[in-house]
Amino acid sequence: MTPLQTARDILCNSRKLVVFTGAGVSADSGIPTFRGSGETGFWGKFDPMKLASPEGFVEDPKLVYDWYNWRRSQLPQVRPNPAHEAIGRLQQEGAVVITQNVDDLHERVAPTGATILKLHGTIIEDKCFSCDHREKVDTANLPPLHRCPKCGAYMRPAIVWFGEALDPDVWDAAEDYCTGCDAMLVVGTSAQVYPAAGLVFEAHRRRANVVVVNLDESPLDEMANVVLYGRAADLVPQIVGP
Ligand code: BV8
Ligand code: ZN
Repeated sequence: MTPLQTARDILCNSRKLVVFTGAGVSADSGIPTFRGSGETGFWGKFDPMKLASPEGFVEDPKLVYDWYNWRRSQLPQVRPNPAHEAIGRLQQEGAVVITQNVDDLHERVAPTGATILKLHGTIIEDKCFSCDHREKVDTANLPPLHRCPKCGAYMRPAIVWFGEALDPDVWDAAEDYCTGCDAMLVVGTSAQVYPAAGLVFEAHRRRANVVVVNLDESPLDEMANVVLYGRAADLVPQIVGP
């Protein structure tokens, strides 16, 4: 069987499928990735440890907030690509999406009631740096850096930064799905960031079949049942079918 046929076979015979995605699934929508040979953008120009960290925000809240607003300003122009749409079809059959991405492209094509676990939070909400106040962000009308109306601390993107813990409820749910799945489709991740990347190894340890779709090689390749190298927008629809 060809790698494509093997991947199709694994998905067809799966009863509990998890789709695990990274920045590569949104690359074909024009959102730059962080690492790898595709159109990288963010990290190349900026030091992630400076901008995507609480220390970076405390040091220069306006620089960090403006960087996220620059990323938010691209969202009204980008559209889900055929990879997101194919994953949406998998969700119609009960697949669960676990994503490292902070964009809202999976959400735009997901069927009602679908489960999407956002391990690293969302760029289209702000949360207070010190209390539990949260605000939706209108990407067509971006607010400048501003303070929390409840406690006066700065509002910041509702994103998990380096050195910050993931939301425990999201993490627990993700672990449950990954330990219980019989197959995992992994799309567009360099598997550099933990604890997220560990979920793929956990699924494999529990005997799930792992299909990897990625432009470049990654540490997941030697463990995967099959790896397809190429663009997600081309390959994922071929694996999933119409
Ligand atoms: C935590 C939000 C503990 C920000 C992100 C060693 C040293 C220092 C730190 C650590 C360490 N080991 C572990 C850590 C901790 C750290 C970490 O993992 N660091 C890494 C970099 C070494 N992790 C953390 O800090 C996490 N928290 O550990 O907390 C704790 C516990 C209790 C109490 C307190 C603390 C938090 C990590 C979350 C960081 N936030 N994002 C923002 O977005 O601005 S991570 C960031 O990387 C994005 O979320 C991104 O999604 C994520 C993962 O990257 P990928 O999605 O894989 O994207 P990448 O660009 O890397 O790869 C894209 C792939 O796609 C490439 O392989 C490319 O080939 C492929 N591709 C490109 N185009 C296409 C394609 N594939 C298909 N088609 C295409 N067209
Ligand atoms: Zn507050």
